[in-house]
Amino acid sequence: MGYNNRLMADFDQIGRKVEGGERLSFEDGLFLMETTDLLSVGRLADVIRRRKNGNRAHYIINNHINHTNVCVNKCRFCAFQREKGAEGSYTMEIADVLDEAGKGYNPLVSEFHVVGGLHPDLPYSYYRGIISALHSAYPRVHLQAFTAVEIDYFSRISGMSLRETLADLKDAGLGSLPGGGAEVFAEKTRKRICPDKISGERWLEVMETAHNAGLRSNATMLYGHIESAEDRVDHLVRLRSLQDRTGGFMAFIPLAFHPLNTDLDDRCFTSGQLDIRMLAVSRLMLDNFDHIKAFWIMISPAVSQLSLFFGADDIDGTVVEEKITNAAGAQSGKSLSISQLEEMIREAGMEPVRRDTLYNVLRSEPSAAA
Ligand code: V47
Repeated sequence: MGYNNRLMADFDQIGRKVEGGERLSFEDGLFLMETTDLLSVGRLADVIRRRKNGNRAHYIINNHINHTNVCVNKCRFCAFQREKGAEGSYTMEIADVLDEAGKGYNPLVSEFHVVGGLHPDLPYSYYRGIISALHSAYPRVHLQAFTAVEIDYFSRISGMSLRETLADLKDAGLGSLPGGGAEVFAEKTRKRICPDKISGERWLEVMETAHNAGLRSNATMLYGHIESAEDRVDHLVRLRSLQDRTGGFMAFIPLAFHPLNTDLDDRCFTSGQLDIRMLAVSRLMLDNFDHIKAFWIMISPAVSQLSLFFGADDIDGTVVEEKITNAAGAQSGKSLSISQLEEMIREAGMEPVRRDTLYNVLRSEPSAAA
């Protein structure tokens, strides 16, 4: 069989699986990561997006808060981290966190997204204090806070088990966990990009414990640095297996690596082709995830809008001020207005749905094309 015929045969087989709701294999994922026929990958991803989300595309009105950039981990891809006392390091007092939350606040804000570094000396009570202070000041705002990496750290510094730590934070007002810190699970690559960070296995264990404690979460993968196509597919397959057991993941967000001011600054920014493909392949492999999110801060509003045709059904939110990717050279700006987000979605022929963190619909407006 010639090369092109073989490609068509592979696509036919994957297409039949997608139409029939059959699970794609690791090899299928690898084929989709590597084929030059990106349009066919997108067409298949679009079938699943429509099946799961119809004509709806989601966004949220949220505010990111990064309470400290001081971190004991020295991840090579991170431009945000500083050592304690180093120039540019900062740590907010709990009162500063409240001020920061107040900055972009209006009654439509439904989520605070809170992540930060692993500070060498702050006690667990500081992190719990952030949650309880935000929860008392803004009882109606959902707190999506602390990655699995932070939760693991809190458990170590507090002497509590993972289960106790999560229950205690939930008591204080924690609503769900964001998906950060996953990076790439494959051991060899992970050791090279973030040698100090918890293992992929541990990240998955923290999430499993959170899901079993009734806390839902997101999941991410950092791509576009030194990882291989096999690493990417392996990451997706591991997330899919955990989701089979818990069903606790809401959305998957592929995060495009930004190289400026990092230890991997000989790498390029990701291409539009790769950004779109990552979203489409994720949509196809993660058959048990309801949502695939294109985080516009990382891949630009323009590519996020295009990704709605390639499997994504969510473009995140208003954000207000995000520091992690901005430190590493993101050019997308720090905030989008509600009307900009809605227009991006409407222009793609879809219905903008304003959601809360748990994907309850807060407002929707069927488009003329619906
Ligand atoms: O874990 C760090 C990534 C993550 C860089 O759950 C970088 O809804 C690109 O997880 N270039 C934090 N990425 C952000 C995050 C997130 C963002 C938006 C929504 C959600 C969600 C989660 O940012 C880190 C790391 O993977 N990151 N440095 C960089 N130079």
